[in-house]
Amino acid sequence: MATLDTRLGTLHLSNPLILASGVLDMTRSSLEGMKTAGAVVTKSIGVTERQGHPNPTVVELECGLLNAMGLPNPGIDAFLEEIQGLKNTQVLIGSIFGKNSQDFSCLAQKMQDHVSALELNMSCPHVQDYGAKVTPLIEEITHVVTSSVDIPVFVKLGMENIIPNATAAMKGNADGIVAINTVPAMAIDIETHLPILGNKTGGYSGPAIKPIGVRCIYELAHKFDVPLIGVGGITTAEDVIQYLMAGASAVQMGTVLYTRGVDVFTRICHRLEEWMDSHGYSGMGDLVGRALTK
Ligand code: RRO
Repeated sequence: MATLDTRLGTLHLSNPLILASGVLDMTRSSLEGMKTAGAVVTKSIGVTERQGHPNPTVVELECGLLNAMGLPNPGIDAFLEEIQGLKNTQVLIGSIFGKNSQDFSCLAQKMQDHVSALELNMSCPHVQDYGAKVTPLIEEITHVVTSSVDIPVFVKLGMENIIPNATAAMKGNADGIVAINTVPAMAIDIETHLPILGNKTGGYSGPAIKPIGVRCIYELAHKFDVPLIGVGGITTAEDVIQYLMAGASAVQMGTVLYTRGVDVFTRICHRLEEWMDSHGYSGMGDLVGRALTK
């Protein structure tokens, strides 16, 4: 039978399916519930507590979810207390966000002893100051973090400006790129003529953004020789295969947890094995980058 284990540089995952940041990942018990994921990413954590944006913060649209949570989180000290003693067999990746390199550096120092890798969130599409970072800041922050920790550092980018931003992350010695974050979007209630979200604008996730994510990974894979983690719109094993063939060594899933539950990891793993067996693929090495033009 085909094997699903994969590598992200020095990190070894039993399968390529990772819980994306922002979904059922703020408490010890919810993180422990993701037993069959290859890895789990924490909610993005900042230096101090944040309540996030006013309600409504999430709305279901035709082909996915529109959110503007606004980085709600308990702050790094309370979060580390919350996850103390976490019993998880899978790899834990700590997501952090901040205003500047001082914030990221402080968070990386505190997080590094509790996780196997860091994900630097440089791409939240709807939080001023803390969200999407400009290209020079991406290089500076990545450099400050990679030169001060001994664990792999992945940089999470949005679809906008992805090649210059990934180039900046590479100059800062990132160990890999996570792409993409939610896509900037909004919805309007035509009866009240008001934006639906409390924050007015937000980020779109779910099946509609999958082709955007696949294209971003494909373009990144042609340009950079580092592990890539694909995110955006994955619902089925066939979606995962597209991301792998585009050049991702692993993928993250978030929105699908709302529609298919936590069992989705097990079900997609079984289907992946079946599909690989029936198509003559024995492991991830045969699949990753299969669609890339030489
Ligand atoms: O908390 C959020 O509103 C949020 C974050 Br940190 C992010 O990275 N992406 C997103 O769509 N929402």
